[in-house]
Amino acid sequence: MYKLLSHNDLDGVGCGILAKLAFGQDVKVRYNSVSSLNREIEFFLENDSPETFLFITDLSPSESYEQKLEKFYEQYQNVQLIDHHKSAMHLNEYEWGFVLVEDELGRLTSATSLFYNYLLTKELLEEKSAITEFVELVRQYDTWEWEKNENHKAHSLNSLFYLVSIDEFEETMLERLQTSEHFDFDEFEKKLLNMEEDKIERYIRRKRREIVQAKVGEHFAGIVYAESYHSELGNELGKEHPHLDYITILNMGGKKISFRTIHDDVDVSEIAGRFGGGGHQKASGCNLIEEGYKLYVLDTFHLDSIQEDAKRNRYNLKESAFGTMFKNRDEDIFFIIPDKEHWIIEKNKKALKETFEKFLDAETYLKRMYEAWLVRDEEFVEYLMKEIRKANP
Ligand SMILES: [Mn+2]
Repeated sequence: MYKLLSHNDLDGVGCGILAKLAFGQDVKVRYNSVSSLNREIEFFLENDSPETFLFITDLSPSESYEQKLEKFYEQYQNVQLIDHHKSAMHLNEYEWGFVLVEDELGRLTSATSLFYNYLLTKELLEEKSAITEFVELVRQYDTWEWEKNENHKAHSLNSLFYLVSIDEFEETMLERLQTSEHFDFDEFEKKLLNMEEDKIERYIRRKRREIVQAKVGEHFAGIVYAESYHSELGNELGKEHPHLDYITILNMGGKKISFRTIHDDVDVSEIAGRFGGGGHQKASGCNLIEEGYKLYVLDTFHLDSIQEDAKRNRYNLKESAFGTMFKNRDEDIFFIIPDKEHWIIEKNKKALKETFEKFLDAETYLKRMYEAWLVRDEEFVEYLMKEIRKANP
């Protein structure tokens, strides 16, 4: 007998599907949230037969359960953990731990892709196009590589996953992977998925108007409340507000926080770690504990949301040699202007003392300190006309 404890997201369930393809009736699969894994391990150690081989995928146990698993392994050699989270790297110290974030070709891994390779290498599963394609879609979604590759099929697979129950998804995929040559959606799913993509877009548009910013520790964070589409939301908001180090998504009902960043020099797995969570460099999460509640909820609840930059300007453009106009909630007028080798910021016509090497540095500073946004052309032109009239009465 086999038992698989896996994560309850697409990548985790991908592992469950592979396990069922490989072992059929001989595997019991349980999907868990990050916080319920330890309980499941406890249950396994107390109730399952030691003959049962335990797989853990896409999740990692807490330290005390590491010790329990190690003892169990010493006695029965019946454990294999496979994961790709940066915060689980220390588990490689154990013979039963295999954690790999990037493969030898420099490609980001997912639990499903690692587990697939494991099953193929051990000859527990036979390679097949439909399965290989499915695994690659899961990997691209989980690592967010789909966006760069414009592989919308990967994104759709995740959307479908959340449209139906886990049981239904598992059953449909198992059937498809066993019977089809290649992996694809059927016509009904395609229609549903189109509607779902529109719905996600509308949801994100609404959330864009709700984000606030705050300095938390040494970082500037964007903060938004949302129950769904965390990755999509984190990515869109991060790109819209690159002056923010990371985006915090609060799920109050589930008492959970997700962290996302688009920056290479910010590690959100470390930030989630401060609150007892973990994950990847660019995507992580933790439970909403007292400390996080104070920092992200209590201390920010009174804040007004930040405004987005004007989008379709032709005149008031960033990096303009004539200056770029911004405004904040207090109606202060800011210009970022080139000055010899530098860029400077004028606030209500008075230059700030700071100078900046790049326009982007000045803009980041302006948005962090003053929450100013790029004004629309109309406002820009109106301001200039007023200035001209003042100069030539
Ligand atoms: Mn994963």
